[in-house]
Amino acid sequence: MTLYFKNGKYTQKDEVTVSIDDRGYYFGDGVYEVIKVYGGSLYTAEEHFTRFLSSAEKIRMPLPYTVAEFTEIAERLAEDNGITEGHVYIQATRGVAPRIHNFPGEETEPMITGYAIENPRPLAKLESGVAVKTVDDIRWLRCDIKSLNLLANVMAKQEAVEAGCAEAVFIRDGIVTEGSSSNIFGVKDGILYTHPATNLILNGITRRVVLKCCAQESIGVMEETFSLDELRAMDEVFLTSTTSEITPITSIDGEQVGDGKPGPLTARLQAVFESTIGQVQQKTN
Ligand code: PSZ
Repeated sequence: MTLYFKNGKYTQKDEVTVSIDDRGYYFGDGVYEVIKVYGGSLYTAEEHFTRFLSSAEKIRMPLPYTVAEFTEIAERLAEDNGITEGHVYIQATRGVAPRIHNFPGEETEPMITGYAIENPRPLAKLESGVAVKTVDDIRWLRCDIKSLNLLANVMAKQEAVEAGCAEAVFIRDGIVTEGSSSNIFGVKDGILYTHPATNLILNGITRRVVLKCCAQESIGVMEETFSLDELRAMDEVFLTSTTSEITPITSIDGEQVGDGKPGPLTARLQAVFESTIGQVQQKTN
């Protein structure tokens, strides 16, 4: 029996229905988080739910739970569903109200739903790397908000997948911003480069873990913008996300990165990352 969460209640999936008048359905008017579960325990839950509350605040949507309460909800979903390795998904919309663009009255409560699902680590990709395709960053100027409005991301990912690639990399005015569902890093002469945490990217939790690992390992970091040409000239490139962890990028638009194999600094960071999750990557061959 799989338990889902809806507004304070734990029920079965079939009972979690939402109204056609839900503002998430009409407008994508809401925010969400994905939290990884390793060995049955949540990973960086506090960071995720702090960002969740911050995203909600940025769209002026008060939420009825604290970081600690959201963490308890996520823990219960993971535990009661027997998740060992997977993730918890939590979203909040501005609730159910007749379709008008402006906010509904205060009587309208947010619609908070969530579930937990088994989802093994992508070991083959972690080891071998993936190909990416660059696409125009046509998104709005508040990419720092983890919003349910993902149309540009969906279009970009589809374009990448149709080109045989695992991820789309957004380029805005010649600058590499981030992936359609990941942050992008490059390594040049032993220094790590990534777009600064501005309104043009989501400040990924995995991105922050990587930056902490670099500080711990005395690896130089430049949180500065870099161009697509500079990305192509990097020695190593990788992407990060909650479920993709640190995934090497071995080709960009069909052109290989470095020698076309995952690089040594990427591998070193993967190892340090694994120490933070208490897991060891299984070799797939
Ligand atoms: O399962 C998946 O494919 C996931 S779980 C989280 C993501 C993908 N991506 C989050 C994300 C994002 O959507 C954008 C636009 N930029 C960066 C990220 C990485 O954020 P964290 O590290 O917090 O998951």
